[in-house]
Amino acid sequence: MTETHVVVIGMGYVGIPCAALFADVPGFRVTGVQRRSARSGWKIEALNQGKSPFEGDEPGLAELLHRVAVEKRTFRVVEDISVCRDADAILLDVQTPVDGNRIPQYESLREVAAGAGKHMRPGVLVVIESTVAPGTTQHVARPILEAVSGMKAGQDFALAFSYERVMPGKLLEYLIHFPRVVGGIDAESTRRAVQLYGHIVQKEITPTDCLTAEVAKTVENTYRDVNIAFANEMALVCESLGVDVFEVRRLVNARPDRHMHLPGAGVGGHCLPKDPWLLDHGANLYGCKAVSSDLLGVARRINDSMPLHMVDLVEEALRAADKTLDGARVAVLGIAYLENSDDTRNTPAAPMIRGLCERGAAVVAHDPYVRWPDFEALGLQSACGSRLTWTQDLAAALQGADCAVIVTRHSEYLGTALLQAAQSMRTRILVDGRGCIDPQACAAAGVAYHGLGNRRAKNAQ
Ligand code: SAJ
Repeated sequence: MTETHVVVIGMGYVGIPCAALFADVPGFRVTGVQRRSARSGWKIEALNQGKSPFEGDEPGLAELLHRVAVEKRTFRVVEDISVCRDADAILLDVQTPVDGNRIPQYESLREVAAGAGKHMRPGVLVVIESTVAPGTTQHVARPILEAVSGMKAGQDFALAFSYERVMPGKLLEYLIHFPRVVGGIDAESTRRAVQLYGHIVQKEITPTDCLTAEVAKTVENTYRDVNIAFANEMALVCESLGVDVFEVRRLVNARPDRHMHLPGAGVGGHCLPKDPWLLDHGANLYGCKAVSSDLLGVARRINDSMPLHMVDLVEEALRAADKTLDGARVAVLGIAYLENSDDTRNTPAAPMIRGLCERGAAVVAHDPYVRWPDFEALGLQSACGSRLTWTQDLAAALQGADCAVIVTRHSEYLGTALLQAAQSMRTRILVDGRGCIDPQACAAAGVAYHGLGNRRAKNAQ
């Protein structure tokens, strides 16, 4: 059996599970490429020892990594991109953030495209898996790959875009069991990419062109972001009317063809906060006419406003107990942007903590999964100074606090531990930014419950 060598560049939430799955395919060998930086260098050693670098729950990943890196030895991670010289396929999985002006930042993408282009051999298949603005595969990646390699895409090598649908906590499941879209720059590139993913994806793989695939990815996340913004605006409407938005949502979603999303303390992650801007950027840069993306802009603004709205709710809850936010001690529960994960990218907790400190509160930040270096990297110390402390101990976080605010729906907060620990608070107030704590249990524990969207106990008038 001829061996297939796949190189995956970028060992993150997409690159790692993808590389491990291919490495588990008989006849495949996978090399991961990861730049060694102060914060992520340790990942290389951990992966080569078959260990998962993720703190959160990732069903099946640790076992798979051990099998391919230690038992089968079909997966290893290196820093040197020249491993692309004998690759049959090269997958690009690097970060593609946007800057403060919502302009895509492609430094990493350009760098790895140039690095791969320098070493890749004729006949290789290159696939961009990172989410990019529509038009980027053809107008950014392709020219670099061709210029550096001296080869022609569609002639000497194949090039495609194929996006992932993973989420922390569901990395393997969504890679294997979600349908996949593959878009090549030509039919042959599409055919080869469909064939490649056929080795790991157990659902339908839809071939299309690379521009349509790029648009589909950014539209898919923009669709979700806009629907979340709608739910968040309805939470504000319900607060003003004194109606429970979660009850309204339950009634609306009783219709089988309705799916109102969940209002919440904010929208984080590496995807929803920036993909609408990638879509807008691509449409206006490579489109044939200017497009004013009003709706996605409004949705972004609503979702970005929720962390400060949470600060207002904390202030209101304290005022109801004749306390001020200035000088209060607030426990912020959940720093990761998603439940039961350690991922802090664009977390709504950061602007919320900044907002609390700016209004004079002392903040204790708590998260069961996030490590100190990742919390420190949020750079909140400069805004909050000594008024900000960090702990992974829930009881310590609540000790002497005047208010606890739920930002992330971690399982640790859903049990009895939270309300038991709340007994040591100075003022027992809980503000629920995820509609996940039982208001009646709070009442029974002597904790004043305040819910985003005016959530309250069932049948409470
Ligand atoms: N959120 C809400 N209300 C909701 C759903 C989510 O406030 O009803 C918040 C979450 O708390 C979180 C943020 O939005 O802060 C993003 O949550 P998410 O569940 O969308 O998680 P992501 O960003 O990790 O995953 C999304 C997914 N995209 C879609 O469902 C369209 C995932 O499938 C993508 O693979 C991922 O983006 C990505 O990498 O693009």
